[in-house]
Amino acid sequence: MRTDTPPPVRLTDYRPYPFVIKHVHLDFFLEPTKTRVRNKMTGKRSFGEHALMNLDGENLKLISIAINGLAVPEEEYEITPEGISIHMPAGEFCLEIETEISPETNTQLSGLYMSGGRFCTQCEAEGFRRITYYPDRPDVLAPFDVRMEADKDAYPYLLSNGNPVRSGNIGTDRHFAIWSDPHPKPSYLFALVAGDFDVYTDSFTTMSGKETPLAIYVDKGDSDRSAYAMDALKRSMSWDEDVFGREYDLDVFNIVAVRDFNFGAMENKGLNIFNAAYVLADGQTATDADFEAIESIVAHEYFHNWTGNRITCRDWFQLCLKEGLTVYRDQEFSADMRSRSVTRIKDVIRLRSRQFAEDAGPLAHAVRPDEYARIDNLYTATVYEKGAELIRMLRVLIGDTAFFAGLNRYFDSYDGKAATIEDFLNAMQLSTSEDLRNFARWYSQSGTPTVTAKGVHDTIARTYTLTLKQHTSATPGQPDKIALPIPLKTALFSGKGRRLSTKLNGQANDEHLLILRDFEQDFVFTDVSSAPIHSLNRGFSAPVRLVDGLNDANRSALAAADNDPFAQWEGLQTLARNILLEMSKDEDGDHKDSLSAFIDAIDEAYTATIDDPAFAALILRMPTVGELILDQKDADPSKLHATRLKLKRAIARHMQGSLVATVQHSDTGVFDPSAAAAGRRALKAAAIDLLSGLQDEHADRIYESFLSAPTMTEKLSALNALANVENGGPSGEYFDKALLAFEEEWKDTPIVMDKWFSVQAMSIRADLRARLHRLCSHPDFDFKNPNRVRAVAAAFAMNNPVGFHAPDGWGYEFLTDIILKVDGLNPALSARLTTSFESWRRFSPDRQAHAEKQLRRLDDANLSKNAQDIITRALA
Ligand code: 0A1
Ligand code: ZN
Repeated sequence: MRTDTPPPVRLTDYRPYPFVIKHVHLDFFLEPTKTRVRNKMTGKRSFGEHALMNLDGENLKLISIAINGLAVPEEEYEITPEGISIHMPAGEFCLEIETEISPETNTQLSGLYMSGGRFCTQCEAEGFRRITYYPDRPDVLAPFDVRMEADKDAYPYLLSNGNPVRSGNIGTDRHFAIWSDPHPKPSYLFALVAGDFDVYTDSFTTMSGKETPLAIYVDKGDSDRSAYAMDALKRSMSWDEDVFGREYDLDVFNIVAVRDFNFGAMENKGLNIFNAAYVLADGQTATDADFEAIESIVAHEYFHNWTGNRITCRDWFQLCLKEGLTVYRDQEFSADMRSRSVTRIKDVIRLRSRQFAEDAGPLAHAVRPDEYARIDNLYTATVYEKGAELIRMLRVLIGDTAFFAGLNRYFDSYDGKAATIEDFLNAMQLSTSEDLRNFARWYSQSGTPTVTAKGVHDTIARTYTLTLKQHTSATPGQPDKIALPIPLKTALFSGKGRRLSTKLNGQANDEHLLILRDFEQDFVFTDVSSAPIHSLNRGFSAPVRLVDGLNDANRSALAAADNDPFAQWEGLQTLARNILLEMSKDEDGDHKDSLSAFIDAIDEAYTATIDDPAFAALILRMPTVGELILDQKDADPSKLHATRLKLKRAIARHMQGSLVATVQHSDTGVFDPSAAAAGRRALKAAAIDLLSGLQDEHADRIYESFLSAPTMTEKLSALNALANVENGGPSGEYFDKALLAFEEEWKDTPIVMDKWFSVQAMSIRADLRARLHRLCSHPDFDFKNPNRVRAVAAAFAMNNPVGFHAPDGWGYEFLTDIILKVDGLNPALSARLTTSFESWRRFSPDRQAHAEKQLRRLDDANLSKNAQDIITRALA
């Protein structure tokens, strides 16, 4: 076990930086193993007497250091493992530091590194210190000029932030380019790219009439597959003007796609760098889910230009200030581009599967925590997804007018500054009469509240009293919880499913906003003539777990009648969860009555919503094993999986006719990436998935669907269905044949091959274990490429509960072996993989013992600080 755990970083320890950097000029001499970086900073002390200036630096070789043109003698500075401390003269200074770095050997993908023979950077959160000595913290803002020179043939494109200034040749072999970014920015937004690309170009005319060239830089031969990302970019630019009044502010906007990247993408000012998987798409190579992700990530990074770049974070505790708000903005964008209700349901599914799970385990933390050990590990579902829910809740609480007035005030007051959550909430507070002091608790309290509802109807008084209680279980470091203001959109329905107009506090309406502010509160509806059914948390107005106090008959009635698509879907999901839990508790029972009532409800909802195929597809989706585990202690994933399969089989049996008809349909003609066409394909995928529950009965049909699939979505849904059949005879053979054909077709296209690796890692076939080992020794498996590692390890650990939680523990051991191999290369990646153990205490005792054994193995291995942080918390 590690004993040298460094102390955590604490919010209360924040101190402003005592120097101002007025301007930065960076000069890069790019060579893969020896890149020289000359960094010229001008500035002055802003307060205090202390003459020491601390600059961050990591893995740098110092070549020279000078102040105001004179070399600094060695006794005037000290190099530490974290950086350099320099005695500074009084007054203005010009500090020049030259360092050397080796991008080629940088496998961490943080700082300046090489990907596919090109130079690229990733500086958030603390990568800039791996490029040069600098106050690498988000509250030090400066305008940057960048000059870079490199071999002309190998690196014909030289890009950085801001606007291009000049470029030219140096002799015959080398060339240079100069970029200038007028907007003061923190170092985490710095970016540089040098290499050879194909370029897909377009332009956008902003609301004030400025024509802005746009370009997407991709691998040679990939430019045709950039059209969708470009279209998404233009739509994002226009939407941000229309909805938030935000205009783009530089002369150019560039996106670069790289193959080796730890996250989805990065919002560097004017030069977004993307994981290629979130740029490249056409109907042949990308699924509809890929198109959807590209649209939302392109938008997300673009929206950061205001929420993140123009207004940045004072310190990393404020990460949700930019991330929560920007996720909210990208979710709203997707809702406007696609179906609002389907988008909302998908966002909630994601929140529950990732954030609720995080909140319920040892890694739970507040949206704005008080301390952290490693900043890279704070890029979590809680900061991003729950952070977005807080913004959405705020809008519900204060209303649209106050919300947009508050946002405009925030943009006006903090433009060009590094802000805090308090600054944001103050701007909102000045625009609303609602007291937001208690709302701030949502930012500091971790854990998912559970709201319990109980309704009592009084026939004589014609009232319906809804008693709501809230409870949040203890989370690490927070044993006691306070009450939060929880906004719950609520409607009452008659027993026959008619929405009732009722009065609450004298106000008549058919939907009310209840704000549960205390641990327990009564809400009395008047004018309620007969016992109603309540529909609570409509649209998922608050990120809570709900114990709704209804019976299944009530829920079926709501599912059939509710006009809120989210509530309708949620009603059916709750029914499904209940029946699944009931079936898994009593494996031998036939559960005939509840099964047939449930299947009728699904069939009815399916038939009623068939004109909205994307929604109908969600109706057919049963809660995953991961979701079911959240409701359990001592969970047995194999049993839950078997139960889920039984339920799917019963649905498939009952609806076989219509499912087969759906599977047989394919759109003809040119590929259409629209939400409507994607919805039709989603429904087909849901149908094929259900039919695969009937084991080999539909194997021929599914294989045929694979062979004739006109799109990657359809190809992959057939392949996934074949992967779902445990011990299939024909299905097994078809799966292998399909995989061979797939590999043959796509072996030279890495992001498509990632799908080939994933579909196998998620398969539940009997040969899974041997298959995983084969995948890891495949010639194209590469421990240095995060996409490829995730395609096997994360797909397995996150999406294959049956394999990962195998009763004898081999799944945990397999993941641990990978973590041990990856950690020395890429700590951010190994730490992320380690989070797959976050729910280990929820499982049956034998599984807990196996998981603990592997966590202890990791703990003993002296891994990176990033991985160690996760291991320590998981074991605590
Ligand atoms: N800020 C980016 C994502 C990102 C976060 C962290 C990174 O390194 C630790 C890299 C990228 C976003 O929200 O899109
Ligand atoms: Zn972001």
